[in-house]
Amino acid sequence: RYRKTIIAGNWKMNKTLSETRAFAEEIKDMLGRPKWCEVVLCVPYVNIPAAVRLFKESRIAIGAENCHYESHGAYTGEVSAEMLKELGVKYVIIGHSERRQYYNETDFTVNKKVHAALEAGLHPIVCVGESLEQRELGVTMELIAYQVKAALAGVPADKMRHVVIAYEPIWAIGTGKTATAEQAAEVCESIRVVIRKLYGARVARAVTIQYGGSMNAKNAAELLAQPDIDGGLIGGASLKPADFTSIVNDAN
Ligand code: 3PY
Repeated sequence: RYRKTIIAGNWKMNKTLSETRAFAEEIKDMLGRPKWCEVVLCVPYVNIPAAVRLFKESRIAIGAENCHYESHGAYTGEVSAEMLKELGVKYVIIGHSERRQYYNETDFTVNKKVHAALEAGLHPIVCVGESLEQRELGVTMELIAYQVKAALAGVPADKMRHVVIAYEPIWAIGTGKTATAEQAAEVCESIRVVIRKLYGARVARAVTIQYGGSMNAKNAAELLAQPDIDGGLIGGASLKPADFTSIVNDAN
């Protein structure tokens, strides 16, 4: 294997501390020891310290769902990558479509956040994806190439082994619609081509590219069987220990 398979849950704004505890307790006996893949749960900021402690036993790494692009300063309500790193966070989702859509994140701020995450020693999970309108206009590949290039602008090749790309078609997020395995594989392959053009074949071969967007216990196996899909970023199904475990097992 050239690259790591990574199954990451994105809890979004779900689960209180007590619910986080209950989930950890439940999944402990289910998950076993994931062999091939890295398992990550990206949880709300406030639950991070507890999650780092609770999931250690299950070998689940903890991620955040966002971070600020500055290391500190007058940004009321924000959290820096440095702060996350010190808590034991390993991954951070950057530029999820919900953040682009509801919190005005742009390709420019996504790029700044990727740099901040790398600077702090975190692994950014960089989200890219087209809307339904863009897909129907036939500009998906161009748009994705643009988003990937913009997100990675100024990132040197030697940092690329810390970067994860997640392809999440917006029309498949929280809608119950999944891209077909062919559609997902086609875009993930094209992302690898973009990375190859930017950084060469070695870097492209080693980069983990996830599919996200209503991946669940039923469709995960087929998606994960695609050669250019190296894992998943999982929304709703990551909230249920049995479903999440099933997806991890499909990746193993
Ligand atoms: C989804 O599966 O809906 C996601 O947005 C995962 O990030």
